[in-house]
Amino acid sequence: MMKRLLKHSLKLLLGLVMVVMFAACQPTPTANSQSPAPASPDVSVAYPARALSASPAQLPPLPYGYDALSKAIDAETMRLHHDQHHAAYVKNLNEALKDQPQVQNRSVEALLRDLNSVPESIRMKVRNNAGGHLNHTIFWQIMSPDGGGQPTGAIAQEINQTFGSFENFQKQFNVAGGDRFGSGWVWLVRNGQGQLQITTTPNQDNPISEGNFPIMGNDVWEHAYYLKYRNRRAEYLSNWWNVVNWAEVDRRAKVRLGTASS
Ligand code: MN3
Repeated sequence: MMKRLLKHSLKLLLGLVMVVMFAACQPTPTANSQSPAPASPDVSVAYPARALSASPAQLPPLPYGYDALSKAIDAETMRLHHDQHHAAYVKNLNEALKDQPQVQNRSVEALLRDLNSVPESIRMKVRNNAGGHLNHTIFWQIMSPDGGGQPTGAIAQEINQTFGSFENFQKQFNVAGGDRFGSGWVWLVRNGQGQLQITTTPNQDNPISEGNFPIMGNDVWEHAYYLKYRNRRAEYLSNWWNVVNWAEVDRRAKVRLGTASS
């Protein structure tokens, strides 16, 4: 009788140990899980409620037609930019990660936040192509055929408070975009102190690699404007305001990361 009881207890104990071990081996929650606040650092960089998949990476469809942004960007540029350039970043990212099981469970955002943990042999490829994928995924969403005009929502007030006026903000953003030497991006970010800030990044670097949250960004690579504007980057920068999707920018400005909340 005692022996059976002991055996039974041992079985129970073993079961308990296995449950605990199983739980301990589970990956830490990602943006895909329904975790309570504070938000996972991955949430809301590419999309409101899910991180951007890197394995596989997939080209998201344009949310409008190629000619929809013709107030600022011509249809041919949009077609090439989305179907060729963005598609190439997606393809190259998939190629870079295909034989790298140790990083295949990580989102694009997670890879870019901690590039030093990416194997050195693929680090530059991941930096450029995960960055290119994330940057363009954001870019298509913060533009709209119904865009332009004055900012709306809380971001309008915050821009006025930070930069004095919307016109001042536009001026500073355009100057920063014009001054970015070579290829890169000009951004409005929320920095680690929770403040709005204009920054630029070279190549396809995304602000999250520097601990800043990208609220809106304009692509100043020549491929973004050269067919229509030739070398006149300043004219492209100034026309681009006609397609800015302020509703989406305002939504992004409200994102508070677990690590960056003030
Ligand atoms: Mn581009």
